[in-house]
Amino acid sequence: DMSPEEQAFQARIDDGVKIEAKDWMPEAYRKTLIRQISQHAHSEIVGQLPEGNWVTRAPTLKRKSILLAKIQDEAGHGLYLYSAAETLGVSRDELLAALHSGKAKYSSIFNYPTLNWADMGAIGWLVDGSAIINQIPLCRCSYGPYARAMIRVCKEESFHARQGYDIMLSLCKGTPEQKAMAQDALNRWWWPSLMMFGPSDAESVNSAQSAQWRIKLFSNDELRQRMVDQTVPQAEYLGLTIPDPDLKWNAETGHYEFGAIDWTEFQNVLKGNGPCNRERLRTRVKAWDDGEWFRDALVAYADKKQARSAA
Ligand code: FAQ
Repeated sequence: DMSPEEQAFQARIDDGVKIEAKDWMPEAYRKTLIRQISQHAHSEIVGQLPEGNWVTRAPTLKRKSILLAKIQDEAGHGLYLYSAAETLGVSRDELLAALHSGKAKYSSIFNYPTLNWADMGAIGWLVDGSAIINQIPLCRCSYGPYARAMIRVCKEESFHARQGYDIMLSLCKGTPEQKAMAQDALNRWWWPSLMMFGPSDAESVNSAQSAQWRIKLFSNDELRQRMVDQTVPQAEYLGLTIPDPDLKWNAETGHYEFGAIDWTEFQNVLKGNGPCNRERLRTRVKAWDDGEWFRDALVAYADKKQARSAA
């Protein structure tokens, strides 16, 4: 049963009114948003690592500057998202401590290795492509600071997806070896990209409540289907084969049918046992520890400045 306050809150959400930081909200709404926004922020920050692996080996100066710009955008997205989470009354230090201790999740996709340059293409095309499909609806979610942060993030993500497709296009127009690299990257990133959307609707524990609160406007399976429908024709244009023998067009539904996802693999990655989980976390913890002297210096400087202006 909902209290009168909760009923009024739900009525505002049903009317499409945005909830702002200082408005009353149920504790569970606050907790859900802190969970989702902080995990989203962590994903952006950890998501820099697979691409960072290729900055020094980009094939041309132009590709290198584009990749650097993309990775910087991801840092920016992480910062907006941490700020959005902070409006809910949690500190950035607490959020980072949860990441570094392994308590907080980040997207499963960033626990896979980047083995060759074509992976930069596949990540932009498939991973950023999936991120956009998931995030466009979030621009209309009920929590104002999150919804507003998503607008700029989505604009930047669409540049990221285009740059990824452009890498794939160049490789597919190149030598047979280059085309084979593109196919190999698609083979390795396809299924993990479908897993980004989360468990099936039947297994998704948070979905019903998040839908009621308009944090989620579409279900995990609906968005996953949208990704498949959008991406298959793009793969055809590249002359690449989606690594799914069960994939087929259904003219009646107007959607592609696709094969079963290996949910054991997904659960395994969530438990910390994916190919790169330990390496990713170790890298972030080391970066945090190495930056301690710098954070301390910033605080000491701010204290000194404040003491001077008070004097
Ligand atoms: N990985 O009940 P649900 C990017 C967890 S894009 C890890 O369905 P929910 C851009 C879930 O947290 C990637 N964990 O949960 C970029 C929950 O566990 P919890 C980030 C996952 O929240 C591109 C449990 O499973 N985007 O970074 C995953 O209703 C390229 C049960 O699941 C976002 O975070 C997963 N894939 O729906 C950067 C978007 N899926 O928390 C660099 C915002 C599920 O109860 C390079 N988030 N889990 O312990 C969302 O839309 C939602 O949180 C979902 C999950 C759809 C991800």
